[in-house]
Amino acid sequence: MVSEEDRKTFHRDGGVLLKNVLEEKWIKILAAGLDECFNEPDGMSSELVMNDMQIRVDQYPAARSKGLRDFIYNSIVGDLVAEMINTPVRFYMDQMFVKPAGELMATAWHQDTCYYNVEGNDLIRAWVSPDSVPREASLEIVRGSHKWNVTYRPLVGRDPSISEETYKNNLKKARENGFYERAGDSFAYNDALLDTALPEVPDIGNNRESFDIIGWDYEPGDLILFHGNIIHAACNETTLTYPRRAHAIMFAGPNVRYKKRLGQVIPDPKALDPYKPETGQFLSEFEDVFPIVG
Ligand SMILES: O=C(O)CCC(=O)C(=O)O
Repeated sequence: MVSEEDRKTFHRDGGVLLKNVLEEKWIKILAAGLDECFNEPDGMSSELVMNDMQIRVDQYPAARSKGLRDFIYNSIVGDLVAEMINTPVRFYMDQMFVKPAGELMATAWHQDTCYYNVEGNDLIRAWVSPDSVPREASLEIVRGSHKWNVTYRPLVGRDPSISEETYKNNLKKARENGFYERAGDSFAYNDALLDTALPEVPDIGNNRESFDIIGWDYEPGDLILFHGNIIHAACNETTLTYPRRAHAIMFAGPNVRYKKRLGQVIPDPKALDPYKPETGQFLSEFEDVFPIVG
């Protein structure tokens, strides 16, 4: 189902939309899994709030949803990712992004690379939704930015040169301005530590015309695949009459290795802890934690 043209587009641009590749059955399973996780937050559920807008982000939702696991292991998504990069792929991690109906909060321009303890060129993200998501609300990417060979710093976390007290005060001030995190018991974006040796993501939002930005109108059944190192956002503030539910799954091909990052944001999967992984180890050394799914 992946054409040579799709492959060319993916490798050149860093992202591609595959139209109508998911059967109705899988859209239903996806919707039910996302609703189940949304309705029962766990310790890894975090709500980012900006005035009247908010976004719920859950880390590893498939770990507690049989339906989402089924989707990852048995839908066609893993196979399409594998076809896209011409090699078997492993399931690395997943996240849920839900924006309630109304004016949607922006997902700021960022690069995922530094959020995780992995590195490698075969990192592919699959983004799916059971909802119609017009371009203004769906993903946009900076075309070709996966080839810039820069790892940018995450948008969250404490600069280690700032004391914890100052950081708390900064968070308090942000809260007074309506911007804060309602975090779960076992994970908070704000608990991260920043690796300030990494450059900041350019101010793309205020300089859109300086960047080659592409995006897609998304319909249920479609699949957006984008490169793990691409700069992306879901930014153009817009209003929807229904929630925008999304599942983003990270897949890893053979050249992906574990890399302990100074400024890691997203914790490793719990199942990896007993292995005490070291920088440089291939994910294939942890077969049962990162199974081949495509
Ligand atoms: O769906 C969104 O708003 C953000 C998704 C995202 O940043 C990602 O999948 O990495």
